[in-house]
Amino acid sequence: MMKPIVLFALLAGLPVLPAHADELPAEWNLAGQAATCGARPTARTFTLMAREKIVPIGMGFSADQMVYEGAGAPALLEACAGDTVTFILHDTGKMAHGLDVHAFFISPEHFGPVNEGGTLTYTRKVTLPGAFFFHCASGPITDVHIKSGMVGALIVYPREGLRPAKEIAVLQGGFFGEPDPHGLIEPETNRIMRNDPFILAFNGRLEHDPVHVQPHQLVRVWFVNAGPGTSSVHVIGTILERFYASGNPENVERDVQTGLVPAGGGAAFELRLPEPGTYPLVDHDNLRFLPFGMAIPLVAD
Ligand SMILES: [Cu+2]
Repeated sequence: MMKPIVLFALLAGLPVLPAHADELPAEWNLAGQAATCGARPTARTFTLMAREKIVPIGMGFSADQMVYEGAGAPALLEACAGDTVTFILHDTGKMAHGLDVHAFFISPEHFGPVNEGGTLTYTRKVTLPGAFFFHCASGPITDVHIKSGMVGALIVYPREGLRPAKEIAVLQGGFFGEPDPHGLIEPETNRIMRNDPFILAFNGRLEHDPVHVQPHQLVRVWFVNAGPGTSSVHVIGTILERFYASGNPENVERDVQTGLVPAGGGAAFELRLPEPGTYPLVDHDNLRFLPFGMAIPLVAD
């Protein structure tokens, strides 16, 4: 069957480019709670480079983005409650950038921005577990930088109390421009101002590697929503047996069919796949982006 994205490209008069899945980095490489927390709290330093670059996003498309290099793609960092965390941001780009990490109790003045060539750094203990959003802080145009991809997730695992599970992380966000004849998406001011993404996507990409687990194995998803809009997270074919608002196990709801994750917020949730099959993780309010790959295939086999 013709992929809907290919159909769209043909209807729009765009050239159909070959998929570039081989250009996308491996997607599921979380260390997880047990390996990250270890025996005792530790000091961690995360060094990020802020810059602008063209990023392949799959299905033959690429995007002109602002990114945090050094944090993975998508930008994904792991710490454990009680750790002392230092962020160092080097602005290696062509404009001012900053870094706002939602896991901290700290004056926002620390978040910058700094001008090109500059560096900012701050250190704090992370006291609360959660799935935390981090993003550029660039004053009045912060929204433009967030919607240009300068976003990431910091998972702060609880030190104790979680059950062993297959863990993954998902970061929801959007691309705010229509592709040019070469498949390149440039952010468009009008779409940014209207909160109107051309595509919403998980992990900044339109193609996803399947996540393989065994039937009945516990799966834990750390989820952050860059926005716009609240994400209505659902896994087709099963029910979320525990849903932790903000990713903090203190905030537990049980047996939730669809969980809400606000823009600028996070969650963690646990589920099981009851029998062999593929169970897509989706935003139930944005199923219109399924043809663009907005589904994480959870596979029981
Ligand atoms: Cu920025």
